[in-house]
Amino acid sequence: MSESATMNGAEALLELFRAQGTDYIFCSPIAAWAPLWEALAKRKATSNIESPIYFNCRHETLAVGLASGYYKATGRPQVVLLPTGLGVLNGAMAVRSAYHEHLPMLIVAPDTLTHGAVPGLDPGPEWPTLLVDLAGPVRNAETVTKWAKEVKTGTDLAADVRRAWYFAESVPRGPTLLSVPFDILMSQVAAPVGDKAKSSPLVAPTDSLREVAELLRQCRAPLIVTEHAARTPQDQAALVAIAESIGAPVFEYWMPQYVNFPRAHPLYAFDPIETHLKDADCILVIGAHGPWHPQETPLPEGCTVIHMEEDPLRPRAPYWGIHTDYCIAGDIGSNLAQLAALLQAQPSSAETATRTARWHAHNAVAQTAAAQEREAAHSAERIEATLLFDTLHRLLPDRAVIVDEIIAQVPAMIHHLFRDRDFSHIRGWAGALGTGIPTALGVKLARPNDVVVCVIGDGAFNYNPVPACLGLAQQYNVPVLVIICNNQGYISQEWNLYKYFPSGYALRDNNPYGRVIEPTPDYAAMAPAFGAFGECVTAPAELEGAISRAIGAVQRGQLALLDIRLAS
Ligand SMILES: Cc1ncc(C[n+]2csc(CCOP(=O)(O)OP(=O)(O)O)c2C)c(N)n1
Ligand SMILES: [Mg+2]
Repeated sequence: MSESATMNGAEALLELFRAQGTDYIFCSPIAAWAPLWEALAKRKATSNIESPIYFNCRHETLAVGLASGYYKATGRPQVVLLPTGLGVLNGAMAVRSAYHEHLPMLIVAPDTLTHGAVPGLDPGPEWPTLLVDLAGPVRNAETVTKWAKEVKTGTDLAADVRRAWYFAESVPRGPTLLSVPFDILMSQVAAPVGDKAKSSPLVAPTDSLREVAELLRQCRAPLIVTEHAARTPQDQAALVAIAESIGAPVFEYWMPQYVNFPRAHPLYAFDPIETHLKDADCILVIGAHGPWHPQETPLPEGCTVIHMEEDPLRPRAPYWGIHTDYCIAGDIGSNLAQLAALLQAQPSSAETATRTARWHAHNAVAQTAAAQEREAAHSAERIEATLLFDTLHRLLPDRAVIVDEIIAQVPAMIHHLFRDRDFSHIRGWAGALGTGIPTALGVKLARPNDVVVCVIGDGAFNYNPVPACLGLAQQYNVPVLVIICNNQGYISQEWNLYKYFPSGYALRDNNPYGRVIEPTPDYAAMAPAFGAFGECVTAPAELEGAISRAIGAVQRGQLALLDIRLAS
């Protein structure tokens, strides 16, 4: 393409998306995208190219969640199109979670400069009347994105897309947003020339890591705690190498985002880290938003805390209550690999061997207790979460991916589901309920040949855009297995009643207000409306058969929805 060639802004945008390397465009539609849709159709008709692939999403949370899930599974940022300020507001909760979790994506939202005053650039009567608000997409996005900007002229379009992409992908990662006026989408602009800006990850200097490695080698009672250290198998292997080199147990705090450390490894610690803080002399916090609670828990005098994170001390959060001695900033995977190599370069000491043996023995006790729990769950009258996860452990095929949006059942999932199986784990939410199924669908796009399971609370299910998700699965053939952990209510919402009002009226009269979802809907009955498989399971004896049938359905290309009635 010559430098003087022109095309309209929408065609240029499509070309820029392709050149940046996105695989998908996840769009929540608005009529102002007509020039982009025309550009997609023209591309198909004239060159038969369909990359990037366009997905029409029936909800903003779905579009954003697809990009989040796809990134978590692949490390590849995607394009999300949200309908102007109102679409940004509707998707903001999911964008907030992506921001919180350092997930890059490029969000583009159309806008108008002329509100219909210029013939040929008129996006429609809904713009001056219903759609636009004073803030506009950029200001609406500012609190939940890393960088948000309006493209002001057609000349800026290519540079702004490349900048937004670079900012999203560079550490600390996160979503960025561009608002693009309809006026530019419809106007002729220069055809974009040149490729994506090449970037290399920001990493800590080797000298800093050498200092930390030396410290870890010298300490007597190290602990490692993480939530999201290991998105990839390489990251996990580096963490294993670090833990084994220094004989440190690895704790995953509360709601881990990945299988950061093999959960059957003898250094994997099941018990709460809080009980061990008093004995520690060095704590390596790797990718953990909250490594223990409360964060002010006194540490022994002289205990050193090292925080490895893309952006240590959490500039995106209002709080970091831990006195921190070392901040190791930059790409976590690269820093982990460097630290592992430094530690492995030296022979380990006799003290390390003794400490390792002590932790192995300590953790073996918890593994034995977990095995006894599984045994007991097999003879219970109701379906315990333990039985559900033990059954999934047995029945799911190799390489299954578990995307979770659960609360009360997290410990049971961690203890009983993964163990010695090669399952992946991707957390499907980050505090804000509603993104679990969209995330699972994004993961399935990345792992089409693997079984992807979304385990989701009954309360969480109600926050997800369920018709939009089931519709997308049906329309684009994205079969995931959705398992509702149905304890018939928002059980976690009762915890503070037990803590602060154990003999109060709410518990005495079984009148807890915030826990209630009544009557429990027949969730499985929603499935057939979308050509999906659905079943409700109430008794332990039915569990294995239902899970097998559901796995069969997803393997044949049908979304499956199991409503598992759990003992609460
Ligand atoms: C968008 C959003 N709204 C409300 C909440 C508050 N909240 C946290 S957990 C929860 C209940 C979840 O219920 P369920 O998924 O059934 O899990 P359970 O408590 O039963 O384990 C609610 C309402 C939230 N985290 N996010
Ligand atoms: Mg529940």
